[in-house]
Amino acid sequence: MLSSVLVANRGEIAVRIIRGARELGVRTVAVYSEPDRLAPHVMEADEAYCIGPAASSESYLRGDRIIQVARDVGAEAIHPGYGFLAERASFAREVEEAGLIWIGPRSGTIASMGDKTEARQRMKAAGVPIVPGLVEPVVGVEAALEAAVGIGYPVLLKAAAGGGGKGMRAVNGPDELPRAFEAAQREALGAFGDDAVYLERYLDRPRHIEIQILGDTHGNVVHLGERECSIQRRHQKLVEESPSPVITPELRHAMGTAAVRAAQAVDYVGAGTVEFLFQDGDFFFLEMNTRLQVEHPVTELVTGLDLVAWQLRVASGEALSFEQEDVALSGHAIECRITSEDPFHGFLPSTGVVDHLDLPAGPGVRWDGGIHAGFPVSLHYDPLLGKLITHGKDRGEAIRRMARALDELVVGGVETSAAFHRGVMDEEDFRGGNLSIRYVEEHPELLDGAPSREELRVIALTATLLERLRASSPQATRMGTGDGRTGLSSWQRAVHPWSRR
Ligand code: MV4
Repeated sequence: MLSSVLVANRGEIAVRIIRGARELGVRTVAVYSEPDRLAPHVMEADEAYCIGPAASSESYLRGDRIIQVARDVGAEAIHPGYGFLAERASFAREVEEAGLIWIGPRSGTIASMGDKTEARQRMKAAGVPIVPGLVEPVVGVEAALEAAVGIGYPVLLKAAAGGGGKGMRAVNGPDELPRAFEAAQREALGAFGDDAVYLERYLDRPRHIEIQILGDTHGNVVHLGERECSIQRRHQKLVEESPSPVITPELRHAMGTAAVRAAQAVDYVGAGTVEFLFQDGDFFFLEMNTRLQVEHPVTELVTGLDLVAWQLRVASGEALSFEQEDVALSGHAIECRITSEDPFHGFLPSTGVVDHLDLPAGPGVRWDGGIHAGFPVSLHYDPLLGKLITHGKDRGEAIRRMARALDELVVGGVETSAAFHRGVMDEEDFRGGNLSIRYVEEHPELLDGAPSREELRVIALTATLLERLRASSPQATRMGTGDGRTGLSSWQRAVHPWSRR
């Protein structure tokens, strides 16, 4: 096993990696920006070093400084987490060239999966189903028009260098294509410094389902089942779960073996994710993510495996100790990403000091967090405060536990997304597993914080009853109705400053 690891990240994922490393007796080295000097990842690491001011470009993105710290303090390996430098092939290469161990796939694997047309070529060659369309960038509007006829409208223009939805344009017919082509090229150039675009058939209401894979340096690759990640907004996932409510054992086998073939085609080492679009019973390769993902805990809960521990073992050269047939999925897990955003005002980022924090616990509940009471939330970093994850014997139990855990969670001082998540847990399509990437746009009522007509009716009735009770028995209105912590009645609790429901 490695003796030490530098964690080139912050927030909940840095804490998660430190936890995994500590359990294996691996010395942990944190790096931090000036305002993060008291952050949980700094407090929980064995050592911590400041790498610059608040701006990510001056701190967590400074690969040169991070490698220098690793050398200076004798850290053997670098774990990039997700975001920041995690999928920069050039940084992975610099780490390798510095004689340090990169916790992730080789830099060449990261580079070839970062190029979306190259990824499609390699997946096609490996027999992994891809969305019908081109596997090379298209050279001009004329060629694009010709290709679109072959693919069939509607088509989707995508950036070849891209990912994340930038430079993407849906086109319904040839008349729309020239304008969309120019726009996609311009956006691709702006976002990736490369204006190459290509065409795919446009799927109008797919699910986003991804397969977790794990490979070692001895050529073994296994898959760890799927995650359903359809509930998202503007390419930010909001709720993830495993297993998917629509994946049968047969489909899981087909998608899983396709993902393993995908990984083997690029000699994959470490933890990775193969993303698919799923529509009308068919699945198509979308992208390969060459990192540990935010939503990895749902896979951990249903497989019983510690993915961070396996990343560290694999990076140490250990072989996987189990085979595909040993992977058993048990129960159901759901994750809600708790962010400092106001879901009822367009997910507007909220800043301030977390002045109060009550975390849920109890059966089947896990909190992967990166904050503490007193933590300053700024606009310098992504708004993820922590992830609430529940596990149950089946999907119903996981949902009930999530609803209960969200009721227990109290974050004071900043707005959070928790009330949105609580609404999702009660929503009929979610409860029925009826999901697609359009779920949020198809449920605008979930973004409406104002009370519904029915809720207003109940509030008015309650107020009337309270007035009558107060008139007849002043004592009755002060008894409280079952909140053991505060002794407040439920209506008092509803208006209490800590209540963010
Ligand atoms: C698609 C698609 C429909 N058809 N490709 C969005 C980001 C990029 N990674 C791929 N994306 C999509 N590709 C075809 N041929 C719809 C999306 C898409 C999407 C995919 C996964 C999760 C959320 C999404 C939200 C909007 C669009």
